[in-house]
Amino acid sequence: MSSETQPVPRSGDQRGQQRSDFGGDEEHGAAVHALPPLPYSVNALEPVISAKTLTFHYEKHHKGYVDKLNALVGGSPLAELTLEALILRTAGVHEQAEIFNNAAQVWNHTFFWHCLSPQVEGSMPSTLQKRIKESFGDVGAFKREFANAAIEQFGSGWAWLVVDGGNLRVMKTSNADGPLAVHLRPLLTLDVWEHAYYLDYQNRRPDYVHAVIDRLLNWEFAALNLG
Ligand code: MN3
Repeated sequence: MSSETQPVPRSGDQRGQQRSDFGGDEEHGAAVHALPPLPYSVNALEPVISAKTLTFHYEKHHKGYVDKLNALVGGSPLAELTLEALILRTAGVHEQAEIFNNAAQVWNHTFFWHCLSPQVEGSMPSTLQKRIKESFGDVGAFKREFANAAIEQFGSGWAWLVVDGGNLRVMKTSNADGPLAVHLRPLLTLDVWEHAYYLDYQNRRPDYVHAVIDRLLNWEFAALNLG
């Protein structure tokens, strides 16, 4: 995949954004990783995801992972690595679990924001629709499997649509884990940590999952990630 067609924000781009958008942050003057801007306003996903939820999720949780990661790697040789390289370097390394967890959560959230769109209207690019039909039978079957993965993930984690060899498949991961560390290409994800939905849905995770799948998933972004 060329960098021109890579839709997932790269760490290098994030550094660039930091200079232009967050350059005045004196407290984190030596920061390696920046908090990328949301691709829409905080109220753009209402009523499925409220502005209050998105504000907390982005400004507290996502930013918290960025700040913690910078505190952990700042001034160390690991500060030279891109976010993706850092995830691959620390995955499964017990002594670096805290770095992995924060790095992966930074990446997961940046990816997740792009997986949502306020202007979906149900249209799915034919390239993606073809691949989904080949792997799942039809779009409805994919949506049911994706919803089940998101609902059944025990505790905090993520549901994913990934490319695995020649096929698409659904997977679920715990905590910060994701497909990058096992060398699978993610197309879509859904955050099912309680912080993603509790203010709006309390314990009704299935209501959140179905609402996001029906109304917010960004099929254009998923199709771009096919490469
Ligand atoms: Mn989250």
